[in-house]
Amino acid sequence: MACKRGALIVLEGVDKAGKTTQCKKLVQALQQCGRPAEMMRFPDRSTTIGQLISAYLEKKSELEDHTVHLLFSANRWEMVPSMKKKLEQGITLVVDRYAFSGAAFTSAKPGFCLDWCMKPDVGLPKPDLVMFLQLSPSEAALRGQFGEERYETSVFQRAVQQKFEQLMKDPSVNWQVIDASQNIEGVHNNIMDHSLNAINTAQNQLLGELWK
Ligand code: NYM
Ligand code: MG
Repeated sequence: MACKRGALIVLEGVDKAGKTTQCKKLVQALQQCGRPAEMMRFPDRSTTIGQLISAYLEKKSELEDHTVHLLFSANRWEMVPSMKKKLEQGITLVVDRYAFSGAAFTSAKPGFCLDWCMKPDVGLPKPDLVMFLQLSPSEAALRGQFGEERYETSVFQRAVQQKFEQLMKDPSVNWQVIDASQNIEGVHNNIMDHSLNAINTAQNQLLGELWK
């Protein structure tokens, strides 16, 4: 019998919610209990497309807003063959941001609607679980200053939060809201519970297509 597929698990949230810390801890904990797992992140700045995105985020280059949106999406599509291969091999993928960040960040810009922003990512591998790390803007502010990259202002982050809230109304996606104001271990335990459930459920289901 073919081996059981891995789960596609995504962590989303505004900046400073603790996504990267939690992704790393989750991968470690899954591996320690004998479940093959790997971390990925978007944007993946290592590819040719990723380098264009990275220069834009670091304000070293200017890109037209639609153009950069499509590059973020292309950066996900270029990873799809390797993602599918790993999932089929039984590896669970823990992903730091995905199409939801893509749609939320661009649609927070003037002149963009959520619907248009979702289109290029329609048909991507559908996550078995998307955990939204929920942190109020005031709690995020207590975690220190934003960095120097594009989008890292509290005004823009508030707009992004609202777009995430719209995306979370979609019942075709398995959203779980995680209270990210607890301590690191508390958040981790919560995330681990949801992830083990998702891994068990995914074993008996085909990988879906996002927003289709
Ligand atoms: N971002 C991320 C987008 O605008 N669109 C996308 O599709 C993705 C995946 O890039 N502020 C934004 C959100 C972040 C920034 O992400 C870089 P990170 O996780 O800080 O490297
Ligand atoms: Mg960042």
